Amino acid sequence: MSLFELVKFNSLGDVRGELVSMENNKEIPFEIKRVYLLMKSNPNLKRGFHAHLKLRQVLVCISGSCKITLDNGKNRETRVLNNYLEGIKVDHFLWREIFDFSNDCILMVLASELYDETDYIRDYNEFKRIINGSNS
Ligand code: T46
Repeated sequence: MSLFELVKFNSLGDVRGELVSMENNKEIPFEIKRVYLLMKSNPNLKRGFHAHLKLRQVLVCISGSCKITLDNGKNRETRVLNNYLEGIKVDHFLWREIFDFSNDCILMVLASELYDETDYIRDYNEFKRIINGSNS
């Protein structure tokens, strides 16, 4: 089974232009508590490199493109994000690395929780230990 769970958005609007709507507990499978944007990312540097204990998110590339690798401690998969009508659902306990940002990339993130640094697992070995249910 793929690590990538996709969320589809409808293109609404009319002759004036497009409109894309994302609602709590509809297209977005949780109540949105926070929205943040990753933008002006250095195309030569990677972001992320962590997992979360509780946080669930939907990532939508609303401009340009980037790539994301997801890792559940057993499998790794990479996907290009370049379609604002498609979100990637990233649940807790998934390691993520985001890279290859185009200059115009804007990655919008809809999050289920407020910002909390204690929710981050920033060490890959610790992530693997937690996933394997061992503290050794
Ligand atoms: C994720 C990926 C996709 C805040 O103060 N508030 C916030 O809401 C966020 C997200 C970050 N920050 C601070 C924490 C750091 O001092 O902003 C700084 C950069 O954050 P970070 O290094 O975590 O950024 P990324 O791009 O590596 O990761 C972010 C999210 O933190 C993370 O949850 O999944 O985007």
